[in-house]
Amino acid sequence: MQSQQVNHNMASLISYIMEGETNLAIAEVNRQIEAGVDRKEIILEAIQKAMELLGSKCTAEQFNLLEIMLAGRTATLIMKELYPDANGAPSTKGTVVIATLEGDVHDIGKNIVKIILITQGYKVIDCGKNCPIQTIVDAAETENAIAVLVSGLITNVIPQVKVVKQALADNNLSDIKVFAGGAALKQFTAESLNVDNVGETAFDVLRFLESEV
Ligand code: B12
Repeated sequence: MQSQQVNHNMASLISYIMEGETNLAIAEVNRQIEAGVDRKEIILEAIQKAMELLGSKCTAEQFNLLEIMLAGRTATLIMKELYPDANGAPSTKGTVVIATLEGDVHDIGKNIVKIILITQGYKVIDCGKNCPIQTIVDAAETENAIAVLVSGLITNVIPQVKVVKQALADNNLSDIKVFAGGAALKQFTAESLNVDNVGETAFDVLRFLESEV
């Protein structure tokens, strides 16, 4: 269940993201950083919240593609502002594979998880969105991955999530942990999705990798 409560300090930034006002949003982000606000708070209380609030404009009946895409672009550019060195960060902690599954084209949350992991020292193999399970299994094998991360935003992908562990096991990769997250998956238990753990936010992945792998 998504909460519609908004952190008062983030109200302007949330509005700028929802309106796709990138310049105003970046200026506000820099103001917040200078005021000592944590990047984690900006991600969870502004980016994630703003995109959640846009959910009502993205249903089977009502679908405002331009508005949502502009907001998504602003969210992506804020991440670049928050983590400018993400691409050059050294990777020493192991390799993870990340994807959204076939039929799911949402990738904003996946990309946030990826940036956070890269900046924390992980190598991330991004299999992209709308990705067949076999592509994930092949990448995990080739890259000697320690974990597979599944990001799921639409409920249609749930049956696929449930078979990722079996697909890995069928390829003698049962040691690889599978973690799930994203708006459509976070309300389910790990048992019901047949994964090793389910996270609420991008930062839970770090906890799982440190304590369970
Ligand atoms: C943006 C958006 C789109 C964009 C996607 C652009 C893109 N490049 O991603 C576009 C316009 C393309 C789109 C299309 C559609 N969408 Co849409 N979309 C959204 C929206 C508004 C925001 C999603 C988002 O980016 N959130 C922000 C990120 C930051 O949050 P997040 O992904 O949850 O990630 C955070 C955490 O969950 C976590 N996390 C993410 N991945 C992982 C993985 C692991 C392992 C862990 C631990 C954590 C983790 O880290 C992030 C930061 O903390 C949501 C509303 C919502 N409530 O989410 C609807 C939503 C997901 N969409 C929905 C729908 C219905 C659709 C369409 C079917 C609409 C249509 N009529 O065609 C299509 C589906 C296309 C498809 N086949 O996939 C529904 C899904 C309903 C359902 N239960 O299935 C939602 C929920 C809206 C609603 N009605 O409530 N959408």
